[in-house]
Amino acid sequence: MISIIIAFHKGRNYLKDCLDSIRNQKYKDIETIIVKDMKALDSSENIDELISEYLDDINVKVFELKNKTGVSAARNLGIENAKGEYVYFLDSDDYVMEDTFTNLLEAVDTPPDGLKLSKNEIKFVYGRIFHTWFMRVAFNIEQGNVDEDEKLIEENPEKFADAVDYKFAKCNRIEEVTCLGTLYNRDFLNKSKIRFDEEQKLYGDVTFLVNVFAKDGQYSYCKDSIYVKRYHNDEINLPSIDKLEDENRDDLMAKAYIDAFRICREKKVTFEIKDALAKIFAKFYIDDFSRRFHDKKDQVTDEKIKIFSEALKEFDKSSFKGLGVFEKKIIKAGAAADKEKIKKWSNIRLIKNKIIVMFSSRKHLYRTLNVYIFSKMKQKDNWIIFESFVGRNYSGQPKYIYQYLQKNYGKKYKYIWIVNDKKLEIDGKHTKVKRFGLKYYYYMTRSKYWVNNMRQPYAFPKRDSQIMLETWHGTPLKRLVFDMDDVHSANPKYKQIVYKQSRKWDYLLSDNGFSTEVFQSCFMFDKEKILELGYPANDPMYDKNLDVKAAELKRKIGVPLDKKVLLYAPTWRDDNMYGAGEYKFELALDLNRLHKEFGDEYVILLRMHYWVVDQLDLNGLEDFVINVSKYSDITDIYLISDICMTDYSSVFFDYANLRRPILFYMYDLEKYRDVLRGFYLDINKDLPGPILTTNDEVVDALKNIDEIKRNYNSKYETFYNRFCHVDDGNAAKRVCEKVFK
Ligand code: C2G
Repeated sequence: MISIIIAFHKGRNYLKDCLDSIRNQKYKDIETIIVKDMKALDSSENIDELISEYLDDINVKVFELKNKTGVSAARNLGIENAKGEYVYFLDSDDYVMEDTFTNLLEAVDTPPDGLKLSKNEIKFVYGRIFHTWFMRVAFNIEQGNVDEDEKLIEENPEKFADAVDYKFAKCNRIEEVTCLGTLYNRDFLNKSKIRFDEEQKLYGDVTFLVNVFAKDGQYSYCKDSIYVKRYHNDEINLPSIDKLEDENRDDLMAKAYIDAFRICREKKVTFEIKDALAKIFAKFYIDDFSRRFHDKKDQVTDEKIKIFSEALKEFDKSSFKGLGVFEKKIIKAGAAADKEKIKKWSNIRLIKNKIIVMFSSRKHLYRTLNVYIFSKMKQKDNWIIFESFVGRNYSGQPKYIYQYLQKNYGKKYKYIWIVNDKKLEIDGKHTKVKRFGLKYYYYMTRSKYWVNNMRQPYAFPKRDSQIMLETWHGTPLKRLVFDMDDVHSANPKYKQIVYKQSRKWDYLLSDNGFSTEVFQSCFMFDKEKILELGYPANDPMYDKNLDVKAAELKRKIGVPLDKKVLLYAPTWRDDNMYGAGEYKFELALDLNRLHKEFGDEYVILLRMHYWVVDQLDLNGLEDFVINVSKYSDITDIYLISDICMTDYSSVFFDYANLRRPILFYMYDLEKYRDVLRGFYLDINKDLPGPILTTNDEVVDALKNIDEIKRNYNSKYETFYNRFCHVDDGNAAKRVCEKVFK
């Protein structure tokens, strides 16, 4: 039998996935020991009910850790109560694949080639550890969730076959030295009296593992037994132990090294382990600790220098072998606890690295010039930066705010547009600046105002006196940031990143009361800073001469005046990508069929989302389909469209201002709703038009569009009152008066 030991203190949703993964195991002879850390337990999370759903299925036994706290003590309590031949530690936020245990046990019975062991000689068997941001349903080994180190194992299997290499030498940080992913013979642990150090709240795995290796343990391994370690995609609300802010972290780390080095010495553990640990420690000391003198001055106390010096003294000289000159100096000064010298050498090393980085790329050079020159220059109080969809377009709220200011304040301000392509047409007198060029840094740093409709670059420094107006780009239907359980897009650090970026927003524009509510939760944002003033980009929809304007636009875009216009504007799919900001899209709309059915009456405007890079093949459909994906301003497209069809894109909230029919072609509804995003609205109740899931239904809807209009009349009215109630054609004026006073 295998005893699976799970220490729990927080994170009910993660635990559910973890228990499900145990229930899915092919190997059934298990007991699941859950140890609740009562002192650390989040009392708002009732997990008893959850656990009760698994009791018999996975043979659950619950224990409470009452007088002590911490994962080390919890795991020890688990070992004490375990009955299995083997124990396996599984963290409550991680999970295993369905054949994880079968594979490990097979490696006990039939060790890999080259290991001649009998079953009872084997003290532990390890498998691989993959890292992911995703929950089980979305985890896909092939799809690049696996980290680079693990990919190297595929190419160098011998690195995996060597336990010291895999469990120690491969690690870059002490946090990666882990007892996880491994089956331990319980008899062996008991006879050798191997337990976790209960004082060690953060790095208990290190000495545990060194002890396991010290006992001349024979081991086996299996490359196909996989333990899936989940990164927490919400480090703000649920940090992993690894990221937990703990004032004792440094002390505990130093203690882990000192204890580990001593065990190595006393128990004559192979020097390779000590060397591997020394390397990880030196890396930490040089790249992190010694840099704090420059980054976070207050954290470097004499006491800390002293405890690390104790740990560094445990090093053998031979462990310094691979280090560079400056690095060796830092370590030497650290061992001697010589504060001034540590400072001096780390400073020299930093300057050297900065110079190398500065000349490594144009971007780094500009950044340096920005920090040392532009940011020292005086701020210009009448300069305004405008950027729409990360420099792609001249559109959205920034465009209409700009136009309002141009018209009403003219020369009072200097208007700077950030663009990707200088050919982008922008009316009025302005300065056009290429995104991330040298002038970009210059203007961004000197301008008092930034007006953006997406997030600003993560690391761009903002002066306290600068004002950023984040206008955003739509009322949200699909869940955003902190309202999402899992993040499936190219950048899984989304939550932390958005959190930091949004702390720099001085104002966040909202189109309606609903958005004002959502923005507070999804961005963890302060209500006081939300301006519920409507969307300037929707102002043109209230233009008195809408028909004249629309005809003008049709001529400009090349849309026949005698046909009805159907706009199809779907959104992107988080999981279907080439890379960050580059998404695939497979058109699920049967254009040929629509052509046959409606070619005489309609033209279709195809508008792909700005993240989508796939080209569409429109051969033979030239007189029926117009690709307006590259057209800058979607507001213009709304004005000329008689019907708008979308899926989960926010476009319909804006379009509804026109009170024209809206169709929802949600052909992949289940996946989108249940796995990728989830919605803020009850889509069966709140939408102002029908949900269509097949091409047949799309055709039917177009044939019966008048009936749909009638049937949805009252829903549309309710929708309009809820989401379009602020817009009236004067949003730009309200925003400008508020922000620019
Ligand atoms: N958009 C567009 N063309 C599309 C889809 C969207 O031009 N085919 C523009 C519209 O201005 C729309 C905005 O991008 O309002 C947001 O598009 P969504 O499809 O909703 O997607 P996303 O960029 O993920 O933003 O709160 C809104 C959310 O952040 C959604």
